[in-house]
Amino acid sequence: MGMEGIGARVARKEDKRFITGAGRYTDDFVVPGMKFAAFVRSPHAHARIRGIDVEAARAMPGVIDVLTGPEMKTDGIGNIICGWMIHSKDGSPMKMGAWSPLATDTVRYVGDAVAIVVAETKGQARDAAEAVDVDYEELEAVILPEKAMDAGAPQVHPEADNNLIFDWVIGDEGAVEEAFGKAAHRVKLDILNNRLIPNAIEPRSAIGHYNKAEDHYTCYTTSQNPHVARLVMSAFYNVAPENKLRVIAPDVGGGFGSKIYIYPEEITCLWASKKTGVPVKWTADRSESFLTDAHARDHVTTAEIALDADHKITALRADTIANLGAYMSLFSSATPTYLYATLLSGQYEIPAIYCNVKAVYTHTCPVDAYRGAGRPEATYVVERLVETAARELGISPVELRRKNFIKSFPYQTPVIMNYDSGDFNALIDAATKAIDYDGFARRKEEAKGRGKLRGIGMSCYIEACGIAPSAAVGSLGAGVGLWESAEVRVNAVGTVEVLTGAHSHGQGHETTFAQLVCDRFGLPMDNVSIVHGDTDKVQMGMGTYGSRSGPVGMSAIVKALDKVEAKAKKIAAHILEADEGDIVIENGECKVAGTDKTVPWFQLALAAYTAHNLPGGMEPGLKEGAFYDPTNFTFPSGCYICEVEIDPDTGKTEIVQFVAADDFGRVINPMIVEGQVHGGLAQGIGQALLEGAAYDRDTGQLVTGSYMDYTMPRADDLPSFQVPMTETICPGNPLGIKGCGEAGAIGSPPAVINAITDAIGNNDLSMPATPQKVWAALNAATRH
Ligand code: MCN
Repeated sequence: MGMEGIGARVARKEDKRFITGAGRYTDDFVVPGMKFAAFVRSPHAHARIRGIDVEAARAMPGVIDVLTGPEMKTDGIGNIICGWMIHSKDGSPMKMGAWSPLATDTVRYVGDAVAIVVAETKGQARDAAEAVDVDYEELEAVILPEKAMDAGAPQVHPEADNNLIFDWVIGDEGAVEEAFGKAAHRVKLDILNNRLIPNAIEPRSAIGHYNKAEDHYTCYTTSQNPHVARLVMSAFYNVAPENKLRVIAPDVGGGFGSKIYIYPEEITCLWASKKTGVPVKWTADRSESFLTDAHARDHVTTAEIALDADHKITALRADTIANLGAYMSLFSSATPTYLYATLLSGQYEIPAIYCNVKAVYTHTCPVDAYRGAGRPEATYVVERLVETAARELGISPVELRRKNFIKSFPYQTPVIMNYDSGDFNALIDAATKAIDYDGFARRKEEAKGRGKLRGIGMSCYIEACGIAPSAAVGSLGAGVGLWESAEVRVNAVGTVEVLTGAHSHGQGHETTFAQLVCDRFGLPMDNVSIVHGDTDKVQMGMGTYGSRSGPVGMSAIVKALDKVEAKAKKIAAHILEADEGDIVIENGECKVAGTDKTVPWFQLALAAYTAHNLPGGMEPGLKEGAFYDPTNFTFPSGCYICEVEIDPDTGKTEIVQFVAADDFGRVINPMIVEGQVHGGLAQGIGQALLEGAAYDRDTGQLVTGSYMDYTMPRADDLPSFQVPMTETICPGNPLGIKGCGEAGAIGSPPAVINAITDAIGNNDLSMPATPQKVWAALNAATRH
């Protein structure tokens, strides 16, 4: 490795502009003649729209137009769709209710968009939005997922009887029944995975710009995947043909999954721009973000494991109700199925697994993937069960895990996944050593002397990311392929631009992707630029989510670099009159190995473009592209241990130690990877201790609609993390890497809850473990 190559702790190039306030986010863009939009949103969870009177609003100062759903339908704008088809166990397709970007006759959650107002200023647009008179007939709403299928429950969509979207199963029910029949021990838990609200620092924003002269649309938007946005908006929503639509996702201030989806607002801004003849900008305020950014998790599960007399796990079964909210968002169906139930084997040899997932509609904000997406839910089920089993059997959680670990790879689970690599004993060794697991009893005793209850909890996660061979996901119902593309352009002076279909919105791609080029050609970092986020610059791409940009996006870059290197060597061999096989490229020079014959990189690049002296028949230029389709998921794994102290008088939890030992295969930039883990841990610990979306059960009003009610983790809620790493090379991609972007959020919640329940001696505790809940659980345990 060079100073800036693979494995180097290169400081993030992009941070200079971010920390000096020079980042350019969607709301920073000013298009000449641009006006401002505000959305009229439903104040009701469920209501019929009897009529919309826009005349008073239209007459207000500065108002250019007020547009509604029926007009949108007249113009042929399509409904928003879910892109992953799931079939129920009876073979019937999932029941997708219609989601018009602007509601036409019914509103289905508080915040559902009803009309758009376009005005000279943002303030005028908002004032006029208040003046739009919507005549609602309020209807009864269903809010809780466990009530959604009740007889007589209010119906969210006519397409879905009893609000059931699908009733999906995976695994071998018979084998599981048999194993439970023979079990020496059974451990059962009712598990709630709390609903979360993503909180990217930058709120969602969009500018729709229709250029009449060219009959062309441009959309600036806070997207994690601008090409997918363009594809979906043209192929399904009829906004504009693909060749007449440019989507630009500039700097994006965090997404965490919530900016994967194509929301009503960007579609509506594009349509409204053509209708009004002006570019239209909308930026969410924080209240709108709380109400309308796709929410996350929200599972109600009963799960059980069977063990034999030797404490080997013989079967696992889970019944889950997944709340998808009022409409099916883009990947909402994949999250509680193929991203969840396929990970229920965890790190363990479990011969029989069966899972049933019932996805339901409720009158709440749509729910979709958010950091981890399905895998935190699976890990929570498995790791709460395993820790509980150890307690009930009276054995060490470490020993129970070691006994059941998968030890040889590849390993085929009973639920589709084929784990390619890992070393779970190495991870548990690293984590227990870092936290001094054996010294816990002493620390607990010492804490007791200070009046504190000390507990320790573990979670051994495995996740599947870098998803996945396009043919495989296609056969499971995905509407898109999951390859990635790259183009490496060596300019005539030797600087390099890498065009990627991945999108960086906090992950440091401008640095890590450049490291691949520095490593390959020995060029300085400043000579390499990463280009992304613009459908007019990058031909096609699938964007960033599912920790795929490393394993999939970088692999495409590696393939393109291979081609560039091969051509560069041919040119160098020709110039240096040497054999192509003897050429090495390093330190910015092409050399004949073992001699002092060299041609500097910039001169080689120039030679490629002047084309005065190229090998016979060679095309001029030095630019190559590649598509990379993964051969499998990658399987990062880890062992997380959390140590807490609880104040028995207040129920307040303090995390006193947290070790996250991870295996991400080869690491390109350890500093960035550690940062990714830290961020994920903050989100996972936030879920475990603090965050939880709450709707009023009758009215469907979002009770946690601001930072006064929805508690985000802050620096003083988090300890200083220890993040040791082990390495098993991923055999499936050329770099041997596994994704790291979601691990922290996947592994941490069960570690925290296992630690708290250990401290208080009561296993009956749900997330978020607020001081009030912990105090109540502690006192319930003490009373028994
Ligand atoms: N990397 C590395 N070595 C590895 C694996 C990854 O150096 N073995 C580097 C990659 O080159 C990249 C970063 O680590 O710079 C993350 O890579 P990867 O795990 O492939 O994840 P993605 O780049 O695909 O990012 C997506 C992931 C997800 S799914 C969520 S959600 C998430 C996350 O990244 N959202 C984030 N991290 C985030 N970080 C920020 N700041 N903001 C978000 O919205």
